[in-house]
Amino acid sequence: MTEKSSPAPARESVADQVTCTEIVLEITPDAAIVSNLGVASYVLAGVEDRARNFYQWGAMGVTTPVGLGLALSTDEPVTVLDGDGSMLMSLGSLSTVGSYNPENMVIVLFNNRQYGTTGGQENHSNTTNFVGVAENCGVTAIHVTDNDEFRDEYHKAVDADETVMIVCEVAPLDPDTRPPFDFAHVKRRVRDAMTAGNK
Ligand SMILES: Cc1ncc(C[n+]2csc(CCOP(=O)(O)OP(=O)(O)O)c2C)c(N)n1
Ligand SMILES: [Mg+2]
Repeated sequence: MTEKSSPAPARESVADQVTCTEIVLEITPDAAIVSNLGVASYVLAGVEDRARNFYQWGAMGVTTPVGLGLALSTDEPVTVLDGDGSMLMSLGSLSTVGSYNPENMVIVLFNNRQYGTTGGQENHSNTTNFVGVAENCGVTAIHVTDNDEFRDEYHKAVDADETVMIVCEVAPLDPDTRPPFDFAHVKRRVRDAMTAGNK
């Protein structure tokens, strides 16, 4: 019998999702940022609505796969801001990330341990060790539980010569801000910002 893999790590403390999103923009101001539908996109739009923000409207489970596709099609930095529920829907994408491991990609998994956007329903993140899953797919991953730790690890992840996933424990939030609602406009805006050397 092989040993049972470890359960989800305890939440000794939590980081603040708004502060961590601000840190992402401070450290990588020119990165394309692919943000999960709902809270991650609401927070990002509230921190700064910019052309390189690729908000996922309505599409659950695609944030990391879309981020991987983008990272493989550009040399510029790509940061994914995913959610635990979406990641649970597409855990298999970590295997694909591990096989390509683009060095220009960082995955931030904001783990509020619930479907925050739709009212806080419980999901399986309390019994899933995302770091363990990622590492077993060949993706270097780290677990963080406060803002300072997040800043240090995000810096290192951006400089790494492979994809790094940061699993960031956060408290649930209910932000007021919303990104532009027209998804075709969001897509065109990102595409135009990412082509012909535009910043
Ligand atoms: C296929 C699909 N199922 C369900 C939904 C409804 N839905 C929208 S956001 C969301 C929760 C997403 O959870 P998570 O990724 O953890 O992000 P959080 O809202 O917690 O930031 C759900 C269930 C959807 N948009 N698409
Ligand atoms: Mg969640």
